[in-house]
Amino acid sequence: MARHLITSALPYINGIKHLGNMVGSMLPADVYSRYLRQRGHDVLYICATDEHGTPAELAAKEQGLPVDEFCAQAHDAQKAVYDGFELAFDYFGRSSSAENRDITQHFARRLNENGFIEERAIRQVYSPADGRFLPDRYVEGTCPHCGYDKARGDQCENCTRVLDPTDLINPRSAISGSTDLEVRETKHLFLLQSKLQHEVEEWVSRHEADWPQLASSIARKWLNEGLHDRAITRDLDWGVPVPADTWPELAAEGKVFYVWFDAPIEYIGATKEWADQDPENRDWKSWWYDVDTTVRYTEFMAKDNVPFHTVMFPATELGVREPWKKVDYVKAFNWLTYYGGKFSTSQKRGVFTDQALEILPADYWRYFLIANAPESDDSSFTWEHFTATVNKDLADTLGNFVNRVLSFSKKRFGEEVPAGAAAGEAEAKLGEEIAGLLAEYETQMEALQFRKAAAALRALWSAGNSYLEEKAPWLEIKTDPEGAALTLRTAMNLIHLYSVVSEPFIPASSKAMRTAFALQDDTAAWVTRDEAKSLDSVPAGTPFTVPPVLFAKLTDEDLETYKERFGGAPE
Ligand code: B3M
Ligand code: ZN
Repeated sequence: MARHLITSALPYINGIKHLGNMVGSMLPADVYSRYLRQRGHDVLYICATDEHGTPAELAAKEQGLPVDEFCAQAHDAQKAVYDGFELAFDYFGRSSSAENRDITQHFARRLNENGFIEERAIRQVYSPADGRFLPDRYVEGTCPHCGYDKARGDQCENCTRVLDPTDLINPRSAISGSTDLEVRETKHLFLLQSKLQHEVEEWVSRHEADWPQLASSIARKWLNEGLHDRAITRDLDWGVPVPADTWPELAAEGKVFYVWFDAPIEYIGATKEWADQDPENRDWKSWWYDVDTTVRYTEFMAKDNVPFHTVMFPATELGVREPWKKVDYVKAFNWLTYYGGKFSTSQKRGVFTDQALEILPADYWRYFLIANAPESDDSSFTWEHFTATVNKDLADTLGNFVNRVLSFSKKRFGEEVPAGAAAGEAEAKLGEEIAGLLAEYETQMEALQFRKAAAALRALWSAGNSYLEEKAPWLEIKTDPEGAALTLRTAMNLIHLYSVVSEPFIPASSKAMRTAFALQDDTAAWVTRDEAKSLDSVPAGTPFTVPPVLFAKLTDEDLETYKERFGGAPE
């Protein structure tokens, strides 16, 4: 048994996420956590809403709510959706918590003591009309390089050049549109990442061999460009305040830490939130502090978040000069596209997580998304592909098998698992096949290769169908009822095995399969190789019920309705 610390990138607070967002972070983290728990490991899966920063302030303003109230509501709204998807976090926290504030301030003090923070005066765009300094990306104007007229102050979306807001021609506030902008001097704390470059490089080179290529190549790219000193404070109302004991002047001016400074620290903060709910029994430090060899830490995120997790946050942790746990494995994802294009809120293209649950139960989405996770490349969501996958894999291969076997057995042999003949050659061959596929499934899960794991799971389901077709109990029953009973008993054992091994992907359906059998031990503890081979953990005489149809087949009409509501292929 090992201890597994698992985190997924913290969803930003300002709105319900789309499917693409979830498939690259929380969903695979949940699948992996569930798998490890079933294998008997000690797992702590932590996530939280990322609540600070300008977008949160602006979203609150738009809704006419104080920002703390907005965040509290938005947190609950996101949490409700994740509950709907059965994301089994051990804790889902909030980066605006007191715990995160304390740990963030502690990190900043230590970085300062160690000579990695410096106060610098910078010139920043101030908008009198908005009454605030404008973050770079809230200054818009014409790109001096390509002439694009909606370039943002941090980068031109058109030619991808990195910009400074003062480079822009005809700059305006992206918040109010005001062109009355001034450049004012303001003091900020800078994290001297340049001083940590060497150490981070050394740390990355010791770890990257284990990481997927996507993660290590992004880390390398950033390191090669060189780590720059970064401002880690902002002139905002909402954020972790700069501690007055260390920086009285900046604190008095109301400076707060930059959202990307406190957000990764919230992985630790949320673990403390979790422990603070039950301090007698939960020890947050045992997961984070001075634990290098006992805890394996895996992070899940989309590729745009990789630099922060492989370079910037490790730099912070290293600079603190305390033994905080650093990531062991970075599982990074490419993009899920919507018909090859971007999921877009403003253009109403794509599916949001709350809408997805309005249409179909979570298991349909969980399976489809993980089976098509954008692992080695971007992958595209289309309704055609989604409905075809649901029908083929979930309804035909798995659901139909379960229903057919249980209904037929009930009709012919009553409501208990029939005994029948002793297992023969076909069952021995099936057992070998199942054990082999199970081993493949385990290998892929442990390697965090989710598409391949899904393929192995699908192969396990298919093996049951092939066996059933071959034995054809509906014919067998006419000449050899004992043989038919054996076939059905074996198939019911497969159903039970499926209920265990499918749990990480489709927890609700798995439970429905498992509880069809009145077994003493109703846990989803993992199947051993021997159990897989002998297929006899559900003994003859076990009472069972036939669960309702597990997966509804989606019709052409459904497909049309979905495309109409969410937009189909671009014209
Ligand atoms: N909130 C992801 C985003 O909003 C960001 C992740 C933080 S992880 C510490 O794109
Ligand atoms: Zn440009």
